[in-house]
Amino acid sequence: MHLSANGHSIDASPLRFGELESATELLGDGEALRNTIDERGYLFLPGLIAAEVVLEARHEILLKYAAIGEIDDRFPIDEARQGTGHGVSTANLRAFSESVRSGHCYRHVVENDAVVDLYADLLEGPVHCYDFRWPRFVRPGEGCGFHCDGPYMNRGTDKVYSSWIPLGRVTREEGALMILEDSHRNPKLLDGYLRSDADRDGLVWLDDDPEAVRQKYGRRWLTTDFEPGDVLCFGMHTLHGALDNNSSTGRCRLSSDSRYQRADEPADPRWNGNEIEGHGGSRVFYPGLGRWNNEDFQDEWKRVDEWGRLIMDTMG
Ligand SMILES: O=C(O)CCC(=O)C(=O)O
Repeated sequence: MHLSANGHSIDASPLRFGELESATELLGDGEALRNTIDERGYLFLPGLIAAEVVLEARHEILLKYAAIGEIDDRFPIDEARQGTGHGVSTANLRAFSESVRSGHCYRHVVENDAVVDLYADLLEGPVHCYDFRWPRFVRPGEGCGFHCDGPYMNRGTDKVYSSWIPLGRVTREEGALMILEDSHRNPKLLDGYLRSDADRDGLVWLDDDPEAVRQKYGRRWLTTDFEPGDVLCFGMHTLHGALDNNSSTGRCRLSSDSRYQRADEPADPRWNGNEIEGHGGSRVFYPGLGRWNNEDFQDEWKRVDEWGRLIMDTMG
């Protein structure tokens, strides 16, 4: 099994790499959940959502990707085998991306009672799920750079949590998320990077090298082989990124990230309200396509023309 992040091999020796610890036994005990996320920087909740709810969302989303050629439908759609992508350049990606985010089955995952109840316990009050959601389709060879969510999400309040939810099985080899142990209380991050605002300060990924990041900011990289229904919750200060999708069978990774805060606190206007700004301009959330370079968010956010068609002038 070859594990890598942003093309760098992962050293999986026990002092550097380990398993996420389950917090399932704490569900329903708000105080214990709050203490544990303060202590660990994350809560891993295997099977929090019914697997069939997640698998319905998977099917709903993969059908849409198949319609634009990103999935090879000579195989069962749910296997998510990478297609040629022949429809991507002519599709209206603005409409496509919104149709993925607003799908009925996908909403059932992100706004699932079990997830909302968890955040109500953590936040001690009624919860607002950010209006924008980030369903991610990650092709073989793709991954995600290292960062904390705070600078991207905290214009309203910094009391926000992220949920990373695999939409199907996501093994380490196929691009599981990794959390950097103890990074959430690292003064180097708290006093510097975490005071910044991604858009105002033009942030790029903190780094792409997992061992350099580990030595600088934390202890072990923690991950697992995720199953449908699992939820990984983490705070705005927790450094994370993804393993590369090194699928040997050409499977694409499908996952979701969503954010939750108290309903009575101000919400970040980039991601909430009727006119979602996102990162501004005529850009849509469409990660990947092998053009990894997050200058000006170009890796995840791509410029489109007036018809929503991709403008392929990003740096490569
Ligand atoms: O799924 C990924 O590759 C990245 C997700 C992420 O960065 C997040 O959930 O904040």
